[in-house]
Amino acid sequence: TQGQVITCKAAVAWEPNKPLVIEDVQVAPPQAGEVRVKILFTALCHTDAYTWSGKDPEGLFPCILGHEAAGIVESVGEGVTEVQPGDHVIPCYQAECRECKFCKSGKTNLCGKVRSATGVGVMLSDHKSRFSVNGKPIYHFMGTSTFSQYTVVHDVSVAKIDPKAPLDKVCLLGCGVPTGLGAVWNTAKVEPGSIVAVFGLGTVGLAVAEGAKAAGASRIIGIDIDSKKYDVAKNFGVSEFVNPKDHDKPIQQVLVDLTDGGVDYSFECIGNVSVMRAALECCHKGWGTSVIVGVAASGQEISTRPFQLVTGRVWKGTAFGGFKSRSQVPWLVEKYLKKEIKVDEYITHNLTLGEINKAFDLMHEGGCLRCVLAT
Ligand code: NAD
Ligand code: AHE
Ligand code: ZN
Repeated sequence: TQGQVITCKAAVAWEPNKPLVIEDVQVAPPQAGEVRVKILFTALCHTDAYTWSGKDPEGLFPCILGHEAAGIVESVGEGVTEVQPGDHVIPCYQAECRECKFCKSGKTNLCGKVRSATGVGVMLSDHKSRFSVNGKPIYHFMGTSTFSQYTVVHDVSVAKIDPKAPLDKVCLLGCGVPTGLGAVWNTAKVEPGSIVAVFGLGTVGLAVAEGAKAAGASRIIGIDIDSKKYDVAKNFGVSEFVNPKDHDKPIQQVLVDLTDGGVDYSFECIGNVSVMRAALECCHKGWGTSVIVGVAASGQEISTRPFQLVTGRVWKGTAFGGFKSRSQVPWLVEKYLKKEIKVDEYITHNLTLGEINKAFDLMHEGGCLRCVLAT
């Protein structure tokens, strides 16, 4: 198949909010600096649903969504040296080129090399898509487009991993689990003994709890409007549960009262701007730090009294938990193989690519953390 167009199945989002359609898609060969990957397993993340909903200002249609996956390199374009056909890989929506201003800064995991192209659904070299259906181009998504049996990614957007790792599990290391762990370890740098609040107990929030427990937090308070989440959350380290619906007071006040003045660290893992405000305002005066992880819709803005920051609270955000993708995803895979981090526990459902619309329904119903699709 090297150098040839591949025709395979992919789930195409033709329009916002319209069911995805499994189509025969033509996938062009990888050009210079590109890698064609046979995707074997892909999970769904809330961000896929967000873009599908039409609320993502960068959302383009028709497109192939999906960014949490694992597969095997099928072929590589000219000049690609770090991976070869047969390598087991995880596509990385957050690239790492090691050469741009961002990568060289040592201050961020964001990479500038391909972001201008991935934000507009095309490949960098010619600003074109590698996907088409009957000659009509289909946009890429987040530089990954994993809801397809084959995809093409930039070489800076793919992490080579240990072939011993089960791909049906480690696909989760493409987004949600690293994001939560890294928000705690890299962005907030939670110290032992800290009091932590986690807003939203989906996969990302539970990974925050897991990371906080590993960091030695003394209390991990989980906040969710779905009380069913508490049972499962205990297994990830959540030590106390608060349902905002059980209280008349604003949730930030409830937390300040519970913690003698506020928490040391809070994490917003929902994408709701009023919860982001509450997450900042439940932080302790003088040092409390709040990390925004959730992605909010186009047009939404955060607000608080500047006095909150003047009096020492810190507001931060994180993308992919601050992890350098190509360097650190393989390390996370090893940690999983050594049973130092959980992955299997986040997988509540397994379906096939053909059942992807059902998988989106499950995601909106609750009771589902991650659904892994076999492609
Ligand atoms: P999810 O839908 O599985 O989890 C969200 C949880 O929040 C659910 O348990 C829900 O019951 C709860 N919730 C909803 N409204 C609430 C409210 N008002 N108060 C308390 N709880 C509430 O989502 P997920 O896949 O875990 O993703 C969480 C967020 O993180 C999404 O916004 C996603 O787009 C974002 N995300 C960001 C990054 C990043 O790099 N920054 C990476 C992955 C995901
Ligand atoms: N297009 C969206 C951006 C959404 C966003 O912030 N994405 C996160 C990853 S979410 C993964 O589930 C991210 O990494 N952002 C950094 C980046 O460069 O996109 C919007 O709202 O505009
Ligand atoms: Zn995601």
